[in-house]
This record gives sequence, structure tokens and C-alpha cells, in this order.
Amino acid sequence: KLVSWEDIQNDHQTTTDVLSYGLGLKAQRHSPLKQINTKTVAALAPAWSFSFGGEKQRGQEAQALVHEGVIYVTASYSRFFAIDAKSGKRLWEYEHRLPDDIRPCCDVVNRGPAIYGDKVFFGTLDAAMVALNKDTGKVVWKKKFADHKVGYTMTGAPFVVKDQKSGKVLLVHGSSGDEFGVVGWLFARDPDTGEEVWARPMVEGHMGRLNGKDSTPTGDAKAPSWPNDPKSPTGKVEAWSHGGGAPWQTASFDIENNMVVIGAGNPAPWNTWKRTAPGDDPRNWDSLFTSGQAYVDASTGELKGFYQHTPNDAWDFSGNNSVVLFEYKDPKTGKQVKASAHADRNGFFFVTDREKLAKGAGYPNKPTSLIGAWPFVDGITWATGFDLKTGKPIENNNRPPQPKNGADKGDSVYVSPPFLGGTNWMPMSYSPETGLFYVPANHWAMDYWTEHLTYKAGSAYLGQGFRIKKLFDDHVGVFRAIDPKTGKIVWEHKEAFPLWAGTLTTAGGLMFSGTSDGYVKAFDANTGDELWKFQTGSGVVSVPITWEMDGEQYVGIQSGYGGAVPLWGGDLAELTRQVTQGGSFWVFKLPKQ
Ligand code: PQQ
Repeated sequence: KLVSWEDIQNDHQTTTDVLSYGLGLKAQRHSPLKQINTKTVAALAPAWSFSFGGEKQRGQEAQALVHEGVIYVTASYSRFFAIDAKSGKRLWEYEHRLPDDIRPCCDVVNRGPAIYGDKVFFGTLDAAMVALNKDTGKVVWKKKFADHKVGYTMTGAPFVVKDQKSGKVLLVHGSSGDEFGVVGWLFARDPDTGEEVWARPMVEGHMGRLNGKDSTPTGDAKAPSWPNDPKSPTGKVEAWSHGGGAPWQTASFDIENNMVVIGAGNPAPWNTWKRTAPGDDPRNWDSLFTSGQAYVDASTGELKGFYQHTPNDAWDFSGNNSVVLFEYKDPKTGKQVKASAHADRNGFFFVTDREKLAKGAGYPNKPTSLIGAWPFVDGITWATGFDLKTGKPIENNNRPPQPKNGADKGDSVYVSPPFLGGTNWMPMSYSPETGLFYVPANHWAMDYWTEHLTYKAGSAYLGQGFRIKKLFDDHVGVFRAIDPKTGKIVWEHKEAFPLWAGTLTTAGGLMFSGTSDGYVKAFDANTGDELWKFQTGSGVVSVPITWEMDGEQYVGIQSGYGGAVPLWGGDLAELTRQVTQGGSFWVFKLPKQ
């Protein structure tokens, strides 16, 4: 059977399939299933496990999809597998042929596929989007969207939306590459042919496209949030041409306002002084539209609204991990609020107002969309909080200073969270039943210093050096359950190793996730009590799903350690060196009564 738009729109309610990254348009990662619940979960046992095989192990970060008894899952090095959900038997496999000169910053990962009609879709490390026939695995179309040699790549899962004006279904995806000084783009394509419908660059003043023609610049054409440089051919500083902002993760969809909601990545380079006019305060130069949440018109690709979590981001906090849509009753006014929630790498949990964002919040002279911003990790050094009137952070003096005259490096400053973040790409979940968000967080810090740099195509474009360190002796990872009305942390659960897996909640009162030391775990969503665990044999840095077949509930998750921590994690990379690599998909269910 073909996958229809209605199937995707109802994904959060239907239990026999998983058709979108985030388990629904709002990306809440919540399932109404409850056969596996706080009372029965202790008996949960493996049904089967599938090895991706080969020598291409490394990080397995994907969230799988399920349709008509078939599991669709991607693996490291741009591989795609279709597996029979009952038996664990491989149905087909697609291995993308990758050139030698790909440049992913943070491991050869892939976060999962999208499905629509008779096709499945995924992004590849050589900056292409590939559509495969879902029944045969044969390539239907391939679109290279940018030059991988200069640093463009793709790791995020694509997402299917429907333009509510034209009725056109669109395949939406972003790009990666901020660490190499490329401009980040968000694309919408015709899922049948791969043809681009619109494309939106995330750096202010760069030109968008609609139906193959120039559309409008992003924000103000003169890009007032980036400094001018009269000596440069563009009239702007070098960084503006390479400004990052990559929306390298997955969108959610505000169907009522017809807006694609997506996080924008960090500005490039990391070095704040390259994006600040000489002698001026970095806080006067926001580097729009980076390190924030973007609201893009599904019909035209116009940027409607924006909220910037980290103006003139000096720390690579980025900002593109999941933006979850939810509704709640304001305790003061009794009014229903249409909100977005986001736990940022910068350590703050944000709640924003989607109605205001639909009306242009984030542009000069428009009120901010910020409703609340609370720390969700301890020991934040860069800011004390946020001003709810302006939406801006209240910064401490924590930007790495420029090198003094003649020096190669600036003085080192101590920063927490480090660039790997209070959380990172791993998506949080929201349970409408408990009203809580479940954030996989980390406690750590770094020493940070600036370095000189000029742009060179295909080379790292950071202008900054770092060393990641421990913050506490007894733990790095910490699951935290957060009340979005108050920012209160309702429970927490500590883990010795960094957490790098997403969470899933269910109507069975459970939260599922994985740990870097190899466990899949289930917790009581109300109390945080650990109720069940299973050792998979390699670190778990992926995203769990659940579905039902023939009256039985199943849980599925990938195992295979990797991602950014073992590459860039300094002292914590050392700590996780004992975790061996792997690459498999695990499925669990309750024993038959
Ligand atoms: N990817 C991971 C991972 O998979 O473990 C961690 C990170 C990325 C980061 O911490 C990044 O900053 C990051 N940045 C970009 C970017 O700005 O283009 C891309 C990616 C990626 O595509 O995986 C990561």
C-alpha cells in the first residue's frame, strides 16, 4: 500500500506504523501504546537483532520507520536497510557509493529516512538526497544538492509536509557543513521527481529560490546583523559569505500556520570577532539567522518568524536540535497557547509562542516570541538567564578573547556547557499525559580559546580551539524531566557516560532511551525510576521507536557507538574509549502470555 499524506498526518495516533521522524508532525515522540507499561516492562525481552554487517560500523544514530510490517532504517556510511519486522530478515539493502573526499564534521552518521507514496528517502554524506522504491530498494531519483568538496554533507533525516495552500506534498531537508564555512540551506522538493520547489539560505541577506528563480533575500537584503567591510567585493566581512546556519536536523510542521519549523545551526566561523565590527561589542552583531529556531512558509520558503537562542554565538551552541510543537493552558489567563519547546546546546530550555512567530516575531520592531527560558543543566557560565521582554540572553563575560598582539592564540576561558552542548542532536520527547519534556542532557565543560584564521575552501573554518572536560566526578549524562510551564526539573537520572540517544515516551507511563555504555533502558515517566534495561553490546546513540503488530507491542532501537563524543570529546572521548563499535537493530517485546 502507498503511504498517503493522511497516514503521515495521523502518525502520532496510529499504532501499527511509524511514518515520520519525531512520530508525528509535532515531533513529540510519544506513542499511545500501553501494553508495555510500568507494570509489565520488567518482562520485556529481545525478539530479534539484525547486524548491518560489513566493516562500516561507527555511529548508528538513526530513528527507524515502520510500515506494513517492514522496518526502514539507515546506517553509518550512507547505507539503507529494509527489514522484516516480525522475523528480522533483511528484505533489501542500498549502499550509496561515497567519494573519498567527503567532509562530515562529526562521524559518518545518518539519522534516518522519510517515507511517502511508494518511496523512501534519505540524505547522503556526499550532499545528495536519494529516493528508493520502498518495496525493492531500487533508486528512483538522486539529487546532489551542493558540493561535498567544500564541506557540504547531510546527516539529518528528511521530513514530509503538505503545503496547505497548494495541496502539494513536499520533501523537506537541510544541509550540514558549518564547520567548513558553507552557508546552510533548507530545501523543499517534489517527492515524486526530486525537483526543487523552494530553497532558503539561513544567512541574512543571501538570496532564496522559488520554482527555479531567485525569490527574496533572507531577512534584510543589506544583512545589518553582519558587519560591512568596504574592502571586500561583497561589501561584507569574509564570514558573511561562509556564514553557516545549517539546518542539519529535522523539521516539524505547524499545520495550522503552514510553517516548516526547523533549528538553524551555528554561525561560521566559531570565532565571534570575525563576525563583529572591529573594536565593537559582539552583542551588537547577531549573525542572523543562525543558532535559533526558524519558521518557514511551506508555500514560498519565506522566513516568517525566528527566535535566536544564542545571538552572535561564540561557543558553537548551534540551535538546530528538535523544536517540539505542543499546546498548553496558560495558568494565569486560562488561554490555550500554541507553543514550541526546545532544549538548546547553550543549556537553556525555551518555550516560544508560535502565533507570534507566524506574525513575524524575531524581526526588528516585532515583539519577541519568547515565553520562558530556564536552565536545564547545572553550572552554565555564559549567561545568567534571558530577558523575557527583549528575548535576549543576559550574558556573562565569557566570550573567548582575541589573541593579544603577536600571539597565535587568545587566552583560554572556561565555558559550560561546552560546544557539545547541554544536549546535542539527540531528540527529546513530550508526553501529553504527564505534561513533561524528557531531555537527554550532559554535564560537562571546556577550555576555549581563539585562533587566527582565513577561509580556505574545504578546510575547517573555526578560529577556535578547545578541550572538553568533566564537570562532576560521578556523572556526565543526566536525563531530566522538565515542566514547560515553570521550567521546574521534576526528576533526573544520572549516567556515568555522556548521553547521546533520543527519548521516547508512551501512554504506558514509560520513557525509553539508550546509553553510551550499551544499554536500552525504560524509566517510569512520572518518577524517573529505572524499571528495565538490556545490554546491546555496543554504545546506544540512536532514537527508539514503538509500534504494534498482531496485537503485540514492539520497541526498536539501533546499537553502535560513535558520533561526535569519541572524536571531539577530549577527556570524555578518553572515558568512552572502552566502548566497542557495533552496528545492529534490536527489537523487543513481551513474552507471549
Ligand atoms: N553531529 C554530531 C553527532 O552526530 O554526534 C554532533 C554534532 C554534529 C555537533 O556537535 C555539531 O556541531 C554538528 N554540526 C554540524 C554543522 O554545523 O553543520 C553538523 C553535524 C552533523 O551533521 O552531524 C554536527
